[in-house]
Amino acid sequence: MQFIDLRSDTVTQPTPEMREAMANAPVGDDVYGEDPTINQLQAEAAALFGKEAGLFVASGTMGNLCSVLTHCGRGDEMIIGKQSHIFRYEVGSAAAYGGVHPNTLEVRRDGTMDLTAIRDAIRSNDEHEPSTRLICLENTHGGASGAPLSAEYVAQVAEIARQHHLKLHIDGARIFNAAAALNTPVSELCRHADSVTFCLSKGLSAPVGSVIVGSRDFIRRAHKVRKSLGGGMRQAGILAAAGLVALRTMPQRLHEDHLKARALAEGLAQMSYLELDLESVRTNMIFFTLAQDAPVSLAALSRRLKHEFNILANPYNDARREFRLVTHTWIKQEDVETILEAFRVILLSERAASPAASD
Ligand code: TLP
Repeated sequence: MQFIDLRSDTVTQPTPEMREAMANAPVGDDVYGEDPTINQLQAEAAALFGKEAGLFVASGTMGNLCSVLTHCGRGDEMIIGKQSHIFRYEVGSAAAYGGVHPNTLEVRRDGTMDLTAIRDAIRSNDEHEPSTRLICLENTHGGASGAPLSAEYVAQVAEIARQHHLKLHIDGARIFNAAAALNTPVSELCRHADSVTFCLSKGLSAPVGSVIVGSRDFIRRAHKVRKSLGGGMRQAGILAAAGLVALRTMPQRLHEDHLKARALAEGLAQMSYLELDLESVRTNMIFFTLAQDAPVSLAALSRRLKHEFNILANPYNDARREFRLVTHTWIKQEDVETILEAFRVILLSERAASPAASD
Protein backbone atom coordinates (compact mmCIF):
# COMPACT_ATOMS: atom_id res chain seq x y z
CA MET A 1 0.00 0.00 0.00
CA GLN A 2 1.29 3.46 -0.89
CA PHE A 3 1.25 5.89 2.03
CA ILE A 4 1.75 9.63 1.94
CA ASP A 5 4.31 9.69 4.71
CA LEU A 6 4.60 13.02 6.52
CA ARG A 7 6.22 11.70 9.70
CA SER A 8 9.71 12.83 8.77
CA ASP A 9 12.12 13.31 5.88
CA THR A 10 14.03 10.35 7.34
CA VAL A 11 11.46 8.11 5.61
CA THR A 12 12.78 9.04 2.16
CA GLN A 13 13.83 6.07 0.03
CA PRO A 14 17.00 5.99 -2.07
CA THR A 15 16.49 7.01 -5.71
CA PRO A 16 17.15 4.55 -8.59
CA GLU A 17 20.38 6.45 -9.32
CA MET A 18 21.51 5.88 -5.72
CA ARG A 19 20.74 2.16 -5.92
CA GLU A 20 22.72 1.87 -9.11
CA ALA A 21 25.69 3.76 -7.65
CA MET A 22 25.59 1.45 -4.61
CA ALA A 23 25.69 -1.65 -6.79
CA ASN A 24 28.72 -0.40 -8.70
CA ALA A 25 30.70 1.33 -5.95
CA PRO A 26 34.42 0.60 -5.68
CA VAL A 27 35.12 -0.25 -2.03
CA GLY A 28 37.97 -1.00 0.38
CA ASP A 29 38.60 -1.27 4.12
CA ASP A 30 37.71 2.15 5.47
CA VAL A 31 39.30 1.50 8.86
CA TYR A 32 42.57 1.57 6.88
CA GLY A 33 41.31 4.62 4.97
CA GLU A 34 41.23 2.49 1.78
CA ASP A 35 37.64 2.86 0.63
CA PRO A 36 37.81 5.10 -2.46
CA THR A 37 34.10 5.89 -2.45
CA ILE A 38 34.14 6.98 1.21
CA ASN A 39 37.29 9.00 0.59
CA GLN A 40 35.59 10.71 -2.34
CA LEU A 41 32.47 11.50 -0.30
CA GLN A 42 34.55 12.89 2.57
CA ALA A 43 36.64 15.03 0.22
CA GLU A 44 33.62 16.40 -1.65
CA ALA A 45 31.79 17.15 1.59
CA ALA A 46 34.79 18.95 3.05
CA ALA A 47 35.24 21.01 -0.13
CA LEU A 48 31.56 21.95 -0.23
CA PHE A 49 31.68 23.17 3.37
CA GLY A 50 35.04 24.92 2.98
CA LYS A 51 36.64 22.66 5.60
CA GLU A 52 39.86 20.64 5.48
CA ALA A 53 38.47 17.15 6.01
CA GLY A 54 35.36 15.00 6.41
CA LEU A 55 34.39 11.81 8.20
CA PHE A 56 31.58 9.47 7.16
CA VAL A 57 29.53 8.25 10.12
CA ALA A 58 26.52 5.98 10.48
CA SER A 59 23.99 8.60 11.58
CA GLY A 60 23.39 12.15 12.68
CA THR A 61 23.42 10.98 16.28
CA MET A 62 26.84 9.37 15.83
CA GLY A 63 28.15 12.50 14.08
CA ASN A 64 27.04 14.74 16.91
CA LEU A 65 28.33 12.38 19.58
CA CYS A 66 31.71 11.94 17.87
CA SER A 67 32.01 15.71 17.53
CA VAL A 68 31.08 16.48 21.12
CA LEU A 69 33.42 13.77 22.46
CA THR A 70 36.24 15.08 20.27
CA HIS A 71 35.78 18.64 21.55
CA CYS A 72 35.12 17.87 25.23
CA GLY A 73 36.61 15.76 28.00
CA ARG A 74 34.80 14.27 31.00
CA GLY A 75 33.32 16.93 33.25
CA ASP A 76 33.50 19.60 30.56
CA GLU A 77 30.40 21.53 29.70
CA MET A 78 28.63 22.32 26.45
CA ILE A 79 26.16 25.17 26.03
CA ILE A 80 23.20 23.84 24.10
CA GLY A 81 19.56 24.58 23.34
CA LYS A 82 16.98 23.01 25.61
CA GLN A 83 14.93 22.20 22.50
CA SER A 84 17.89 20.87 20.50
CA HIS A 85 18.01 17.36 19.08
CA ILE A 86 21.29 16.61 20.87
CA PHE A 87 19.80 17.48 24.24
CA ARG A 88 16.35 16.03 23.72
CA TYR A 89 16.61 13.06 21.42
CA GLU A 90 20.12 11.59 21.50
CA VAL A 91 19.63 9.45 24.59
CA GLY A 92 21.84 11.73 26.71
CA SER A 93 24.76 10.04 24.94
CA ALA A 94 27.27 12.87 25.43
CA ALA A 95 26.74 12.56 29.18
CA ALA A 96 26.50 8.76 29.13
CA TYR A 97 29.67 8.07 27.12
CA GLY A 98 31.69 11.25 27.53
CA GLY A 99 30.67 12.68 30.90
CA VAL A 100 29.88 15.93 29.10
CA HIS A 101 27.61 18.21 31.09
CA PRO A 102 24.92 20.10 29.14
CA ASN A 103 24.21 23.69 30.14
CA THR A 104 20.87 24.26 28.45
CA LEU A 105 19.44 27.55 27.22
CA GLU A 106 15.98 28.33 25.89
CA VAL A 107 15.70 28.26 22.09
CA ARG A 108 13.54 31.03 20.66
CA ARG A 109 10.93 30.59 17.93
CA ASP A 110 13.48 31.58 15.28
CA GLY A 111 15.85 28.80 16.38
CA THR A 112 18.35 31.14 18.05
CA MET A 113 19.52 31.36 21.64
CA ASP A 114 19.88 34.81 23.15
CA LEU A 115 23.49 36.02 22.78
CA THR A 116 23.59 37.52 26.25
CA ALA A 117 22.28 34.27 27.70
CA ILE A 118 25.07 32.40 25.90
CA ARG A 119 27.68 34.82 27.28
CA ASP A 120 26.21 34.53 30.78
CA ALA A 121 26.23 30.73 30.62
CA ILE A 122 29.99 30.54 30.09
CA ARG A 123 31.63 29.44 33.32
CA SER A 124 34.34 31.32 35.14
CA ASN A 125 37.51 29.70 36.39
CA ASP A 126 35.91 29.08 39.77
CA GLU A 127 37.06 25.67 40.95
CA HIS A 128 33.48 24.69 41.83
CA GLU A 129 32.33 24.94 38.23
CA PRO A 130 32.73 22.70 35.19
CA SER A 131 34.82 24.07 32.33
CA THR A 132 32.84 25.34 29.36
CA ARG A 133 34.37 23.96 26.16
CA LEU A 134 31.71 23.99 23.48
CA ILE A 135 28.67 25.78 22.09
CA CYS A 136 26.26 23.74 19.96
CA LEU A 137 23.83 25.19 17.43
CA GLU A 138 21.25 23.38 15.31
CA ASN A 139 20.54 24.50 11.72
CA THR A 140 17.77 24.13 10.69
CA HIS A 141 16.33 23.93 14.19
CA GLY A 142 13.88 21.05 14.47
CA GLY A 143 12.72 22.26 17.89
CA ALA A 144 11.77 25.61 16.35
CA SER A 145 9.62 24.47 13.42
CA GLY A 146 12.67 23.91 11.21
CA ALA A 147 13.85 27.52 11.42
CA PRO A 148 17.06 28.29 9.50
CA LEU A 149 19.82 30.17 11.33
CA SER A 150 21.42 32.97 9.34
CA ALA A 151 25.16 33.20 8.64
CA GLU A 152 25.16 36.48 10.62
CA TYR A 153 23.75 34.84 13.75
CA VAL A 154 26.20 31.94 13.53
CA ALA A 155 29.05 34.44 13.14
CA GLN A 156 27.90 36.29 16.28
CA VAL A 157 27.85 33.07 18.30
CA ALA A 158 31.24 32.11 16.86
CA GLU A 159 32.67 35.44 17.95
CA ILE A 160 31.54 34.76 21.54
CA ALA A 161 33.12 31.30 21.30
CA ARG A 162 36.37 32.78 19.96
CA GLN A 163 36.55 35.40 22.73
CA HIS A 164 36.25 32.66 25.36
CA HIS A 165 38.41 30.02 23.64
CA LEU A 166 35.40 27.73 23.10
CA LYS A 167 34.62 25.51 20.13
CA LEU A 168 31.48 25.77 18.00
CA HIS A 169 29.66 22.68 16.71
CA ILE A 170 26.69 22.82 14.36
CA ASP A 171 24.18 19.98 14.22
CA GLY A 172 23.46 20.59 10.56
CA ALA A 173 21.30 17.53 10.03
CA ARG A 174 19.24 19.75 7.69
CA ILE A 175 21.82 22.42 6.87
CA PHE A 176 21.01 22.10 3.15
CA ASN A 177 17.42 23.06 3.94
CA ALA A 178 18.76 26.15 5.69
CA ALA A 179 20.96 26.90 2.67
CA ALA A 180 17.96 26.57 0.33
CA ALA A 181 15.71 28.73 2.51
CA LEU A 182 18.29 31.48 2.97
CA ASN A 183 19.81 31.18 -0.50
CA THR A 184 23.22 30.99 1.16
CA PRO A 185 25.84 28.29 0.54
CA VAL A 186 26.56 25.85 3.37
CA SER A 187 30.19 27.03 3.36
CA GLU A 188 28.94 30.49 4.33
CA LEU A 189 26.51 29.19 6.98
CA CYS A 190 29.28 27.09 8.56
CA ARG A 191 32.28 29.34 7.94
CA HIS A 192 32.96 29.92 11.63
CA ALA A 193 32.08 26.45 12.95
CA ASP A 194 34.82 24.14 14.21
CA SER A 195 32.73 21.11 13.31
CA VAL A 196 29.51 20.40 11.46
CA THR A 197 27.50 17.20 11.19
CA PHE A 198 25.14 16.98 8.23
CA CYS A 199 22.81 14.14 7.27
CA LEU A 200 22.60 12.40 3.92
CA SER A 201 19.58 10.38 4.95
CA LYS A 202 17.00 13.09 5.59
CA GLY A 203 15.88 15.44 2.82
CA LEU A 204 18.83 14.31 0.69
CA SER A 205 17.23 10.82 0.59
CA ALA A 206 20.29 8.56 0.94
CA PRO A 207 19.51 5.36 2.85
CA VAL A 208 22.19 5.79 5.55
CA GLY A 209 24.80 8.16 6.77
CA SER A 210 26.01 11.53 7.88
CA VAL A 211 29.30 13.37 7.46
CA ILE A 212 31.28 15.42 9.98
CA VAL A 213 33.43 18.18 8.52
CA GLY A 214 36.14 20.21 10.26
CA SER A 215 39.87 20.79 10.38
CA ARG A 216 42.27 17.98 9.46
CA ASP A 217 43.40 17.70 13.09
CA PHE A 218 39.83 17.61 14.40
CA ILE A 219 38.79 14.91 11.93
CA ARG A 220 41.89 12.84 12.77
CA ARG A 221 40.85 12.84 16.43
CA ALA A 222 37.16 12.27 15.59
CA HIS A 223 38.21 9.24 13.52
CA LYS A 224 39.58 7.62 16.65
CA VAL A 225 36.46 8.49 18.65
CA ARG A 226 34.31 6.97 15.86
CA LYS A 227 36.33 3.75 16.14
CA SER A 228 35.78 3.66 19.90
CA LEU A 229 32.03 4.00 19.34
CA GLY A 230 32.05 0.99 17.01
CA GLY A 231 31.71 3.16 13.92
CA GLY A 232 34.59 1.76 11.83
CA MET A 233 32.50 0.40 8.97
CA ARG A 234 34.91 -1.37 6.53
CA GLN A 235 33.50 -1.58 2.94
CA ALA A 236 30.91 1.07 3.64
CA GLY A 237 31.59 2.68 0.25
CA ILE A 238 28.40 0.85 -0.75
CA LEU A 239 26.60 3.33 1.52
CA ALA A 240 28.80 6.31 0.70
CA ALA A 241 28.02 5.81 -3.01
CA ALA A 242 24.39 6.69 -2.34
CA GLY A 243 25.61 9.57 -0.20
CA LEU A 244 27.65 10.95 -3.08
CA VAL A 245 24.61 10.94 -5.37
CA ALA A 246 22.64 12.58 -2.56
CA LEU A 247 25.25 15.29 -2.06
CA ARG A 248 25.63 16.02 -5.76
CA THR A 249 22.00 15.96 -6.84
CA MET A 250 19.60 16.53 -3.96
CA PRO A 251 20.41 19.88 -2.27
CA GLN A 252 19.30 21.84 -5.34
CA ARG A 253 15.78 20.42 -5.18
CA LEU A 254 15.05 21.07 -1.49
CA HIS A 255 13.30 24.36 -2.22
CA GLU A 256 10.53 22.26 -3.82
CA ASP A 257 9.92 20.62 -0.43
CA HIS A 258 9.71 24.07 1.13
CA LEU A 259 7.12 25.17 -1.44
CA LYS A 260 5.02 22.06 -0.70
CA ALA A 261 5.26 22.76 3.03
CA ARG A 262 4.12 26.32 2.45
CA ALA A 263 1.17 25.27 0.28
CA LEU A 264 0.15 22.70 2.87
CA ALA A 265 0.51 25.17 5.72
CA GLU A 266 -1.55 27.80 3.94
CA GLY A 267 -4.37 25.32 3.48
CA LEU A 268 -4.20 24.04 7.05
CA ALA A 269 -4.06 27.55 8.51
CA GLN A 270 -7.57 28.18 7.16
CA MET A 271 -9.12 25.22 8.93
CA SER A 272 -11.10 25.39 12.12
CA TYR A 273 -9.48 23.88 15.20
CA LEU A 274 -5.93 24.05 13.83
CA GLU A 275 -3.62 26.72 15.18
CA LEU A 276 -0.74 27.32 12.85
CA ASP A 277 1.69 30.21 12.67
CA LEU A 278 2.37 30.60 8.96
CA GLU A 279 5.48 32.67 9.64
CA SER A 280 7.08 29.71 11.37
CA VAL A 281 6.98 27.63 8.18
CA ARG A 282 10.36 28.46 6.66
CA THR A 283 11.65 25.10 5.44
CA ASN A 284 10.12 21.61 5.17
CA MET A 285 8.41 21.38 8.57
CA ILE A 286 4.93 22.37 9.61
CA PHE A 287 3.97 22.43 13.26
CA PHE A 288 0.39 23.06 14.37
CA THR A 289 -1.64 22.54 17.50
CA LEU A 290 -5.14 21.17 17.79
CA ALA A 291 -7.34 23.70 19.54
CA GLN A 292 -8.63 22.74 23.01
CA ASP A 293 -12.19 22.63 21.68
CA ALA A 294 -11.30 20.51 18.64
CA PRO A 295 -13.77 17.66 18.18
CA VAL A 296 -11.01 15.13 17.60
CA SER A 297 -8.07 13.98 19.72
CA LEU A 298 -4.49 13.94 18.44
CA ALA A 299 -4.51 10.15 18.43
CA ALA A 300 -7.83 9.93 16.57
CA LEU A 301 -6.65 12.42 13.97
CA SER A 302 -3.52 10.38 13.35
CA ARG A 303 -5.51 7.12 13.26
CA ARG A 304 -8.11 8.39 10.81
CA LEU A 305 -5.47 9.91 8.51
CA LYS A 306 -3.80 6.52 8.35
CA HIS A 307 -6.76 4.18 8.07
CA GLU A 308 -9.07 6.24 5.88
CA PHE A 309 -6.62 8.24 3.77
CA ASN A 310 -3.30 6.33 3.79
CA ILE A 311 -1.59 9.37 5.27
CA LEU A 312 1.05 8.88 7.98
CA ALA A 313 1.38 11.77 10.41
CA ASN A 314 2.24 11.47 14.08
CA PRO A 315 1.51 13.69 17.04
CA TYR A 316 4.73 15.43 18.05
CA ASN A 317 3.94 16.53 21.57
CA ASP A 318 0.82 15.22 23.30
CA ALA A 319 0.94 17.67 26.19
CA ARG A 320 1.01 20.66 23.82
CA ARG A 321 -1.49 18.99 21.43
CA GLU A 322 1.13 19.47 18.75
CA PHE A 323 1.51 17.80 15.36
CA ARG A 324 4.49 17.86 13.01
CA LEU A 325 4.29 17.33 9.26
CA VAL A 326 7.47 17.08 7.19
CA THR A 327 7.64 17.37 3.41
CA HIS A 328 10.27 15.66 1.28
CA THR A 329 10.96 14.40 -2.20
CA TRP A 330 8.43 11.56 -1.99
CA ILE A 331 5.56 13.94 -1.25
CA LYS A 332 4.27 15.12 -4.61
CA GLN A 333 2.73 18.47 -5.36
CA GLU A 334 -0.63 16.77 -6.08
CA ASP A 335 -0.50 15.10 -2.63
CA VAL A 336 -0.93 18.51 -1.03
CA GLU A 337 -4.60 18.74 -2.05
CA THR A 338 -5.21 15.11 -1.02
CA ILE A 339 -3.79 15.83 2.44
CA LEU A 340 -5.81 19.02 2.85
CA GLU A 341 -9.00 17.25 1.80
CA ALA A 342 -8.35 14.49 4.35
CA PHE A 343 -8.01 17.06 7.14
CA ARG A 344 -11.18 18.84 6.00
CA VAL A 345 -13.19 15.61 5.96
CA ILE A 346 -11.96 14.51 9.39
CA LEU A 347 -12.44 17.85 11.09
CA LEU A 348 -15.86 18.42 9.53
CA SER A 349 -17.20 14.89 10.08
CA GLU A 350 -15.93 14.86 13.65
CA ARG A 351 -17.61 18.19 14.20
CA ALA A 352 -20.88 16.88 12.79
CA ALA A 353 -20.63 13.84 15.04
CA SER A 354 -19.80 15.79 18.19
CA PRO A 355 -22.51 17.37 20.44
CA ALA A 356 -20.75 20.76 20.17
CA ALA A 357 -21.51 20.77 16.46
CA SER A 358 -25.19 21.46 16.98
CA ASP A 359 -24.62 24.95 18.40
N1 TLP B 1 15.65 13.62 13.80
C1 TLP B 1 14.54 12.72 13.62
C2 TLP B 1 14.02 12.22 14.96
O1 TLP B 1 15.05 11.73 15.75
C3 TLP B 1 13.28 13.26 15.73
C4 TLP B 1 13.44 13.42 12.88
O2 TLP B 1 12.53 12.71 12.41
O3 TLP B 1 13.47 14.66 12.75
N2 TLP B 1 19.86 16.23 14.43
C5 TLP B 1 18.62 16.61 14.07
C6 TLP B 1 18.31 18.06 14.00
C7 TLP B 1 17.66 15.65 13.75
O4 TLP B 1 16.44 16.05 13.44
C8 TLP B 1 17.99 14.29 13.82
C9 TLP B 1 16.97 13.21 13.51
C10 TLP B 1 19.30 13.94 14.18
C11 TLP B 1 20.21 14.94 14.49
C12 TLP B 1 19.75 12.50 14.31
O5 TLP B 1 19.89 11.90 13.09
P1 TLP B 1 19.88 10.29 12.99
O6 TLP B 1 18.44 9.87 13.03
O7 TLP B 1 20.54 10.03 11.67
O8 TLP B 1 20.67 9.76 14.12
